[in-house]
Amino acid sequence: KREEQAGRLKFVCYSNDGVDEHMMCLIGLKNIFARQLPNMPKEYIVRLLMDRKHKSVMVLRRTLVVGGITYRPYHSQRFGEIAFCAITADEQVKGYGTRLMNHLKQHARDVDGLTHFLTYADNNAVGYFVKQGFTKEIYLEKDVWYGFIKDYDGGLLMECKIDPKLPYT
Ligand code: BCO
Repeated sequence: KREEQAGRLKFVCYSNDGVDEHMMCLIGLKNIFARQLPNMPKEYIVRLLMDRKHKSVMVLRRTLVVGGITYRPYHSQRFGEIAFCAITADEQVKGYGTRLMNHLKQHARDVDGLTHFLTYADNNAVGYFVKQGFTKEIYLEKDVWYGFIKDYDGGLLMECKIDPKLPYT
């Protein structure tokens, strides 16, 4: 049964473009973020999710959102900033967070032309980001990102280089 359900997972990337189906998914993801990231003000989550410069890679089972990552590509600097990342409570630790990150890397490289990700990771999520290839050392030149990404205290700035060739999915 579980395998059959796992086979139905679908990965998509949507942003606020007014398409009904996309908007429904973004609202589903907003509800997951609001629950899983209790320190983030809800208005802030909605503002970034619905901001047209942000995109959300989501994992769906049929039409239901299981989790997602919201990011902002900075095309000219070729890096992306991850704003939020979460999997719904009863679906965590099944590997979906890892698959989601792989889909994000593939999409960001092949569609957005990005080479790196930066994020301010919550302390309790640092282990997850390390497993996804993020480091606490920032190799990108500071003038590439400083002043662009939001300062967020309480989080640890982490970087991930996207492999230029690796098939992530
Ligand atoms: O591969 P392994 O089995 O060895 O390891 C697994 C997990 O054990 C490990 N892991 C998962 N969460 C961890 C963690 N290690 C340390 N601390 C944690 N909190 O990572 C490997 C991959 O596991 P997964 O693919 O099954 O992960 P999952 O549960 O599907 O997704 C991971 C999360 C972090 C997305 C998920 O657990 C979640 O939604 N947590 C609550 C919300 C959260 O903390 N989100 C990240 C906040 S930081 C942020 O959003 C960006 C800045 C604002």
